[in-house]
Amino acid sequence: MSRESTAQRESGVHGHYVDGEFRAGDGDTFESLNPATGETIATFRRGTERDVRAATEAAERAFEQWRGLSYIDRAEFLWEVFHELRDRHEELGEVVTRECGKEIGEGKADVTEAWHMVEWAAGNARHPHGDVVPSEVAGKDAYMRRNPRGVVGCITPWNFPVAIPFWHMATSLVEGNTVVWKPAEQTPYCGQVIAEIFDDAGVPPGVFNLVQGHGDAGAAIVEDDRVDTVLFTGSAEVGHGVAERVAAQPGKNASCEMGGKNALVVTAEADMDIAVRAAMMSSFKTTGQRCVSTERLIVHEDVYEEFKREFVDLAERVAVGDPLDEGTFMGPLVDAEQVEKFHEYNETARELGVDVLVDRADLDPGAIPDGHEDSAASAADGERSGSYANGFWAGPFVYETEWDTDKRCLTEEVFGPHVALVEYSGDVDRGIEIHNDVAYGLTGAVISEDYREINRYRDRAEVGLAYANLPCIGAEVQLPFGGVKRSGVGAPHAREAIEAVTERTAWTVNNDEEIEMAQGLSADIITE
Ligand code: UN1
Repeated sequence: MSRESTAQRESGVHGHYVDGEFRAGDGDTFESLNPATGETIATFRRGTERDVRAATEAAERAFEQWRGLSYIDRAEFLWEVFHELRDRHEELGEVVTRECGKEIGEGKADVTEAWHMVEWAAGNARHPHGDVVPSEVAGKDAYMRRNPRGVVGCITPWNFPVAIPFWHMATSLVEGNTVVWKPAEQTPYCGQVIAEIFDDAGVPPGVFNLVQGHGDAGAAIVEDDRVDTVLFTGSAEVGHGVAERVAAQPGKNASCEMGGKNALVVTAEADMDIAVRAAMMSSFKTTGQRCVSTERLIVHEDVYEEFKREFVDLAERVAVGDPLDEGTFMGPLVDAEQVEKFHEYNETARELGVDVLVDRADLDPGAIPDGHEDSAASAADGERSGSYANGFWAGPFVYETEWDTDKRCLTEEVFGPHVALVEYSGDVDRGIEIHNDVAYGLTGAVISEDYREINRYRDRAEVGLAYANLPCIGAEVQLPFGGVKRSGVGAPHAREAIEAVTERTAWTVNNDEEIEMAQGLSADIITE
């Protein structure tokens, strides 16, 4: 095991993991903060272009040997990672919660989702790969096989700081690629623990590399010539930039999954209990910070008043608090920038004349978790006291309005507990029309007891993930995860990630002693 050197540990600054060892790095430092308290969790080095180059060189060097192993042998290393993730479930789940603020049940589920992905990718190693394809010529065998593309650059977000890296890396590695990964700057400690897991699992040097840092380190990965494929999950603005940069580099591939402005359509035939529960889960789990969270609830006029009453009642009472407490439904937002963005959109909604139904955006002091109100004063002094009063707290903000695409709070992703109720009349097609009337298309759900309405939604909804009578969060790993329209280019996930990280070869073998061509083409060599 090559854990950090004593000097490195004592310096209190964590570096990168390159070529099978922890390296100090010499970039500026940055801190990981606990969003519930504002406290510093740990200090890290920002990856520089030089660090990224060292990582991509190591990954390139390791590639030949790694690709030379069988699928099964590569998967064996991933099974070690799988067991490490399970063994460190509680600990890592808590790290997730401390670092990104989502409540502990979600923190642990993040780790579970990670090992599910590893299980899928490693298990898939023993499944058939490719297709046997008939040939026009009886003496020929034709089939498809795949080769790894080489070095895969993975850029991942903070909201699923353990699961999403494994969406990218598990498949890439089993398929024979090596990886260079940059975690989100908000969740570097999760990255550090994952590097320890790869190290403890004995994954050969250079196969897995981690560079901590900010957007400039991510950009260096995208620009690096040694990187053959970029997998990106995160915001639309960054993701579109990544896709454009990669498109300008012939031979490089990108698969990017971005956010959405997701919606639930609650029809006149909805079961109200399912509708309200699905809406609460979809809007407020992870404090609205999933790319699959809903910020639009489109409800038929026949059930609108009942839905509104029940949803508003719950949104007023839903438990916002200490994310480590199992009695909490919503933890804080991830950082000050998210808080600011959330408030800005709430303000925009007011200016655009919506009717506000629930405003817990600025939680009143009584809502700050027990026993910590008294340190509000030190927060005001700008001190990091570790008090919940220093956390990035926000509660639900819910409003009702007519559908109007000029209201940008209805069409742009906020990434917080900012939710619009929109009433519709007529048949389900009108609900679906509003649902589709945005530039994004990641996920959505229809709530109805009428199978015709569900099928209509199934056929017409412009989304990559769709649900009926369920929240539109909580996808399982074996389904492709990616969107349409502005929400994505490819799906950097499970089976679909295989497309991005491998080259397909259409392979034809002649078993006869003569050459016989397809399409009736003569194989005679005609001479003068
Ligand atoms: C995200 O929303 O950023 O489907 C990822 C879900 C999780 C993954 C969410 N499995 O809710």
